[in-house]
Amino acid sequence: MRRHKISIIGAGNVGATCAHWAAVKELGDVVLLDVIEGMPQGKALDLAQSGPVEDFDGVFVGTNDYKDTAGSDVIVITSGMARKPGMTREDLLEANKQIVTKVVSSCVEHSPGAILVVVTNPLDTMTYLAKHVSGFPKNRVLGQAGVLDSARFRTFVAMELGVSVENVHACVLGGHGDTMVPLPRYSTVAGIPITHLLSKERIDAIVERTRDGGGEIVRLLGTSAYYAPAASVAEMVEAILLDQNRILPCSAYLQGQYGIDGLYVGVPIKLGAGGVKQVIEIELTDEERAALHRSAAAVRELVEAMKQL
Ligand code: LAC
Repeated sequence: MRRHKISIIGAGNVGATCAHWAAVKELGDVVLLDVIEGMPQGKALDLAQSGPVEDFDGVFVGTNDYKDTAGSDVIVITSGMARKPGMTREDLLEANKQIVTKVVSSCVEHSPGAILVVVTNPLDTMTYLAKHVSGFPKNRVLGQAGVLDSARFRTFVAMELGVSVENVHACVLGGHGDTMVPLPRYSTVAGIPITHLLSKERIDAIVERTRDGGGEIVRLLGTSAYYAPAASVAEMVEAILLDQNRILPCSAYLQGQYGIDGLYVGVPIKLGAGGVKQVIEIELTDEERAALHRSAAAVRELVEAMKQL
C-alpha cells in the first residue's frame, strides 16, 4: 500500500511541531520544507531519530527544494511572519501575501492533486489567497483556525469546571481574529450545554479569553503559539487522510451558506477524503448571526485590502 505523503511548508515552531504530531500519529511520510538551509534537514533527522524511542516508523525529509514535495496528498502551509507582542494578525498581511503566493504556486506545480491546509495569518485571508493562487476547487483548500479556537474554549471550560477536556466540546464560528464567535449554546460538557452549567458572567469571561487566546500567548512567549495550533492541524490532516468524516470548525469557502458569499470564514464542516465534504449550517439566533456577519465583514475588509497591495 502506498503511504500517505504530507508536506509541511515552513519548518518553524508550528511547522516542526506539526511534523512531530504527524509522526507520532503515523499519518504518513513527512516532508519539512523551509527556505533556511540546513534547518529543515536537521529537524527532520532529529525527528526520525525519536522514532526508535517513541515507536513510530516513517520517512522524514528535510529540504529546501519543492521537488521533494512532489505528489503530496496534503500540504500544510505555515510559512510567513509570526506575530510579535503588540502586533495583530492583520499586521502580517503584506509580508505574508508575498510569501504565501510564492509558496502556493511552488506547491501546486509539484502536487496538483493535493489538499492545502493553510495556517499562515491572517488566516481566512491567506486561505482565500491560497485558493485564488492554486486554482484548486474549494473542497481542496481550507484553513486551520476553528479547531484551535474551540480547543482554547474547551480548555478554559474544563479548567473552570474541573472536568476532563475530553468531555468538553465547543463550537467557534467566524474569522480567526478578535471578532471570532464562540457559541456557548452549542458548547457542551458530556452533552450538557455550558449555559446550564456556568453563569453568564463566567461564560462571557471565557468567551473573551478565547478571543484573546492567541494574543495571551504572544504576550507571554514573545511569539505565536505552536503546540495547540500544530495539534489542531494534525487533527485535520488525520481526518482527511483517514477519511474520518470529522465535524470540525475550519475556515471554508462559503457560497451563500449563513448568508455569506465568496469568502473564507470559520464554520463547521465535514472533513474527510478529498477535503471539505460539506459545510454544516446550524441554526443561529439573531444575535449570533449578527456577530458572525460582523466577523465575516472584518474578513472581507482584509481580503479587499489584500487585493489593493
Ligand atoms: C494563534 C495564532 C496561531 O491564534 O493565530 O495562536
